[in-house]
Amino acid sequence: MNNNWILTVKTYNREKRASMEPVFSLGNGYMCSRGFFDEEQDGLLSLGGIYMAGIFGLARYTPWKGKGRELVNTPNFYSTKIFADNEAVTVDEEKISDFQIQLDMKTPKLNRSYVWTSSNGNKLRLEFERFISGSDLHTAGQKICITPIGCAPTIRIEVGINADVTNLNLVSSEPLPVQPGVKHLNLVYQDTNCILAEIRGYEDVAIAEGQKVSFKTPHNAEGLIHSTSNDCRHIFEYRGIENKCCEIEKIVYVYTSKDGEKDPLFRVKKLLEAEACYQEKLKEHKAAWNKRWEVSDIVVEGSEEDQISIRYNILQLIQSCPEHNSKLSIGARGLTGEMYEGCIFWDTEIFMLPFFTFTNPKAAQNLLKFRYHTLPEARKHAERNWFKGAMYPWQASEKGIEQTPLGVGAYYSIHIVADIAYSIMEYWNATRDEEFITEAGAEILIETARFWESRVHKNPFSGKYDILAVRGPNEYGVIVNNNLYTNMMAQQNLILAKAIIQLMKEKYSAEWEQLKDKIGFRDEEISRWDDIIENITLCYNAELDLYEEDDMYLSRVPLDMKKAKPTAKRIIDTTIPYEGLMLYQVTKQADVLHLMKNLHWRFTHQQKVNAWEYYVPKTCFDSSLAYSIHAVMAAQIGLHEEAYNYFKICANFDIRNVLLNTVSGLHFANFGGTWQAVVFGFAGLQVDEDHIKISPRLPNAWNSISFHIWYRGNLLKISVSKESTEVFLKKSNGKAICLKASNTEFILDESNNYTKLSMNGDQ
Ligand code: IFM
Repeated sequence: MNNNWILTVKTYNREKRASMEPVFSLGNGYMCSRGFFDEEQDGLLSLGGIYMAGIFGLARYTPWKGKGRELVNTPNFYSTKIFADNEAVTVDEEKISDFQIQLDMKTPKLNRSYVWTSSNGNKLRLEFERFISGSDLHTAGQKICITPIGCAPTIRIEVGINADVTNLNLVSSEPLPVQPGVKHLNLVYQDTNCILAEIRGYEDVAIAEGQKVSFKTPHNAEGLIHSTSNDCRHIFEYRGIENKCCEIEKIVYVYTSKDGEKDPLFRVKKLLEAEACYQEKLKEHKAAWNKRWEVSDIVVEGSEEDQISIRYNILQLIQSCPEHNSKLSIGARGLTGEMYEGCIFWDTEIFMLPFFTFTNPKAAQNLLKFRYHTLPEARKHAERNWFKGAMYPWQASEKGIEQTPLGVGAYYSIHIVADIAYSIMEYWNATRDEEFITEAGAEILIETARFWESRVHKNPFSGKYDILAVRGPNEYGVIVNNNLYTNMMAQQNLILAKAIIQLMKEKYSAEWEQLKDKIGFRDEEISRWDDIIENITLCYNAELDLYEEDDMYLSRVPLDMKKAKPTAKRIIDTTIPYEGLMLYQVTKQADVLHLMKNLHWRFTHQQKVNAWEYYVPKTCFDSSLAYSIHAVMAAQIGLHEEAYNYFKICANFDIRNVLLNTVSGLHFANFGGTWQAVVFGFAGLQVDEDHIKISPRLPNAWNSISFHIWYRGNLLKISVSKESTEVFLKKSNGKAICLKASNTEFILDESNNYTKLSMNGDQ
């Protein structure tokens, strides 16, 4: 196996272990296991950490609307106990050596091994392997191999499914809180092979799980006894043979009452009756992933470390996507931790969606459909707050209900509304998915435009439209007026709504008539939108040729960044309380620069450079969302070294635990941002109304990169090296593609499916 598919850690440190667990997560969009240790005996780390998409329980906090709910730590189906001569095998630093944990991203599977020494000096080599199936949502696998080294102790191994778990309650930065979380699961039934647990209070959900366990050995283990217990557990006891390995292989099945199964336990029991073998399931899983990687992989030549980290970011994105269900989306921490209770933010549309749009458009469509399914809720949210149209929640539950705790700023964080509209345009430009745009996209664009129409306020003195009391991407602004990002994205939302109406009228008139009736649209609405588009406040300082983050930013108190942020810890956790931040010129994560990335055609090169020079020194990077946008923008304005430095941080963000809060879950926006840094930043891919543009700027450390993208039903392979760029049309939808590079246009179609352009540097 090529090493650049494997993420390896060779040191064991109990202190750092909880933070490493999310890094080694495996998942398939339906369920996800953190990289906890199968054989953990007690304490917080024995609670496992397996979360399932759409499986929530009642939480202790009170959100804006509806019941507070959180992801549930579901039964630990990797639960294992191992004893040698009655001594429990525990992962203690003093007792183990040769530790290694490896995430094999190609397959993907998790392998872990070490040598354990008992108190009387006996040594065992332990090897663990697990996977969550990529070919069957409901299946997982586990394999354990135990080899006595120079000794022959009596070995007992117990493998089971443990429903006696609480939530982990790991929801903040280190050091860790240790109060246990809520216990959501009530065990209703168990036998040796199956369990049925219920969750009540938020929604009533039943989870059934079953295990098929086999003991495999290449020789006859002496005196093997296989017994079962009253709980869901198989026990194997035998006399180990020196230097001979015994293996346990286990297949797990998981179904819930939300899978359209009336009786999930019955379903699981039926599956257990069928023949099934670990190796077969692993083979199917691997084959499914091979197919995924064919399109999703980015091959980098020049740096093995970068290759591994890029694959890691892609892997986690794919593993988290509930492609099977358009009523679900991806939470800010995916299914890898309890932070933000599995809620969905702008992270999905603005950071993650482009990856799916270009590598798996069907998955991207599903993610956008989630916003369509929750449009009725967004309408109610707008009405409740005295606005029109659709006000998407800042922190959405799976039902689209605003989950941000009251008083924490959701009322102001409204750029999400325009972000969703913008992402529909990005998706439409890349896919030309007519079904989605006519059945769902157009309605969202119009309803979000209506929201802005009601949210702007005409300033009686200037006659301009202000958007007052908002929180932009820079959350350290706390509450500001006329945040440039919000205002210009809102303006763009109105422009897009107009454009889609025009398109519907011209090309899809029957669908338009229906939609018009459904939402009671009147043409007069457009003239008011025109007025707002024309007259919205956009803060700009002509003298400096500088776009202003909001209408006070330039007049605030300059902040001594060294004093405010002496360590890697966030400013709000160390030096200045949240409410104090609005006094200062401080930017938490890209704001104006993020806007310049989104609406790149609205700014000159010089304005981008000016914004970079002005805002970067004032940016404290206190968010995982900060680095990737800076990487893209640095690449776009020709700051190659800076771009690569920011890339290095975002590509390794969780692996290195940069913000010290990976324990609470992986940062999925950052994964999507890393992909964007490579494809939009270094490869310089840009998709506009009628063409694709490529302007590569590879970092010095790389010789080449190649990747695939889906573009309007065509599959393209793009290979960029320092000397040239090659584009190969691998699958064509029959229509020609217009490609722009080096200020020249090229047409690719079935008869002319390859082009090689010599270029380097910015084009
Ligand atoms: O959406 C982000 C926000 O921009 C910064 N704080 C964390 C949120 C969830 O990732």
